[in-house]
Amino acid sequence: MKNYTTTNIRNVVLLGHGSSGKTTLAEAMLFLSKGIDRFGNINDGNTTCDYDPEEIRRKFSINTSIAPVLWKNHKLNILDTPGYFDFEGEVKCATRAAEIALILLTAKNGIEVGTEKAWGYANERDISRAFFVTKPEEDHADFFKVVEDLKEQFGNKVLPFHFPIMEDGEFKGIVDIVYKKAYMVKDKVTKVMDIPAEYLAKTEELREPIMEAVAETEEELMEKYFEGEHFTDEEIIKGLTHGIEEDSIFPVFCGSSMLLAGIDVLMDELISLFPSPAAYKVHAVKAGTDEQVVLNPSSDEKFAGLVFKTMVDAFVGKISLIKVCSGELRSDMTVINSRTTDTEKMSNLFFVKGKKQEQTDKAVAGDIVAVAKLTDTQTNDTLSLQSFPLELKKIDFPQPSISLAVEPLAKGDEDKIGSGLSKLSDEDPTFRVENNPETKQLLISGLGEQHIDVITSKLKAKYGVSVKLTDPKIPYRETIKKKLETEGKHKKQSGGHGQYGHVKVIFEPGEEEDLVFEEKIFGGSVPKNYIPAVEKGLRECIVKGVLAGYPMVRLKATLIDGSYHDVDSSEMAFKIASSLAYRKLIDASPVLLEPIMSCEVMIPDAYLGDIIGDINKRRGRILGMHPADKGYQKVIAEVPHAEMFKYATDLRSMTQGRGSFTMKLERYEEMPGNLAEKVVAASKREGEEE
Ligand SMILES: Nc1nc2c(ncn2[C@@H]2O[C@H](COP(=O)(O)OP(=O)(O)O)[C@@H](O)[C@H]2O)c(=O)[nH]1
Ligand SMILES: [Mg+2]
Repeated sequence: MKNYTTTNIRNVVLLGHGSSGKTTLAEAMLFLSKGIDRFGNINDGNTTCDYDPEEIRRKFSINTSIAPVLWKNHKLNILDTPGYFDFEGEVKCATRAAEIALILLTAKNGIEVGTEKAWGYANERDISRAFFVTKPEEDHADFFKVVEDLKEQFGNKVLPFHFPIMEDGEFKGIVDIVYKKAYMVKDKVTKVMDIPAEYLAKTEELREPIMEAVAETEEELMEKYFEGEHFTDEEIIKGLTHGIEEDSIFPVFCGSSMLLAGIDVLMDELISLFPSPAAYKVHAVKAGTDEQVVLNPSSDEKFAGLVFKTMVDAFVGKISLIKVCSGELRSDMTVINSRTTDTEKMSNLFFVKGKKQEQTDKAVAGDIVAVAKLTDTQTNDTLSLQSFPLELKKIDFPQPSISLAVEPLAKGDEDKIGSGLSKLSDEDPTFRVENNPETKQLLISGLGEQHIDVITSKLKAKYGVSVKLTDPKIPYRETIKKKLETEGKHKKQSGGHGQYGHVKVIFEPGEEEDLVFEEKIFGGSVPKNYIPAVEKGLRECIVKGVLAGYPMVRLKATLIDGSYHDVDSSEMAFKIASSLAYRKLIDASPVLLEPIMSCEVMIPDAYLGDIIGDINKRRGRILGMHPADKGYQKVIAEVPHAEMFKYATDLRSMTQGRGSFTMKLERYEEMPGNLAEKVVAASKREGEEE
């Protein structure tokens, strides 16, 4: 693949609800531009962008794929993203690499939650956006209704540039309102014609607001508009380009990937009206400082590139996808990673097209390129010149919201599971693996149950290990509520050398999490050299509480008395004596403590009542509600951990996927008696089974 100049590149991220036609559109563009010679199909599992075995099996995208479409001396880097919310991390990285967001929605379903989210991602990055209304040939398709809804939701800057030609409910082609042409489609072949007479009035009616928008981009054009003069084609292109770049125009296109209708026009207009990477300055800071640097997205500039995605290929190993933000990246360069401050040597640079790779010796500013086998570089790292180290703006990945425990199906697979999961987490910053030392479980966290399911499937396919997923154990703790004086005596005097240790200990609720140990021994009833053994014995004991075996916390112990034997006493004997005293804590009103999470839930206003009702049902306490942007509310609450396992899934179904939340451990609190009884009973059962 040859290198295109920065101004001849367009980076287009395809966004939208699941099944809106993103992957098929990428395929149609590749097919029309002769980038592939067979038009793959989702159902046959042979599209360019859904090449991962998991995608083929599930028939939807789970990764971001890149399809460079070479069209009329331009390169459109099409970034195909997943529509399902569990894979939001992939959407975020793709959006970071694009200057244009093309939001897909079907003519039948119109705006869906995925459409709203797509808008949100594009808005967050402040990039140009347009809509593409797909599947106009389906029953109940209604393009104009979709346009109306888009205007209502996203404002009057939403302007249709195309509309479908329908005859007797059948889709026949497309009218290009701006260029006043009709594209009639039959048997996947497009014929360019003058607009049929019966569509002229409609075209003019829809063209008026577009011309008005052109006029608004420049004073001179505005004057011309008021004089009633027509714009030249150049003026129209200039005005629209300006408006699209400045987010004052959001065009709506229409077409069918299956019928190859409206796709070539769409590609033409992405080239003629939408910004190249050269249109946006690149903002960075000098590595390790706050000093702002503004770079030109040009190849003459100093090099800076962001690793926006990492993949692990079975043959090549680790592949880092880099958006070259400024300057040029060449295969003979050594660059610096500003996070590690280590250098990385480029060797094998290549462009990717789905799973295919095509070697290149360089990539210009604005382009997307891949490099294999970087030593210690991960997603979100900036690579730049050693002489001018920079940090580019990072991708703000969503936090995991659901955790499950992983158990090996076959004994002895633990190591393989650990290393496989850790490699998978290199590819996916929204997925985490950690060992919980308290519950001794390996926990994996992700954005939803489907996300975790994909990860365990990959673990099996790539690393050959099968796992079972279970609910994570709750790290309960125990404490006591009453002060109690106890005694422990260990005495064995059968034959030879005996054992003797004897302590009296006062236990009481402590202020600190950890054990506080004091001694008030008078007259050497417990000799000084054995006192540390008493403390040590207690420290070994508190790992397991007396009620259900959870760690004992907030305990204060004071050694007040005891006795010893000249010959038979030993450290061991005193340790045992202290553990005997500890066991009597069952009479000190032991209670179970449960973790309480502090939660922040973001939801649209309309769901407020439901969400609050639900949190109450989960034994939660609402601490506050704060209006946030765009009709959202932030609900702050404290909820016991035990009630929050499947919250990610439940919140999604309560809000059709619009809600999101974060939570973190706040503190431990006494658990209500009836619930504590159940936990104690369960731990007894487990103890008996073992
Ligand atoms: N009728 C029709 N079906 C389409 C079109 N584009 C995609 N599809 C079908 O819609 C389904 C979802 O398409 P896909 O490209 O996977 O959507 P994505 O989830 O947005 O990537 C698949 O069954 C496609 O075959 C289209 O233009 N017309
Ligand atoms: Mg897809």
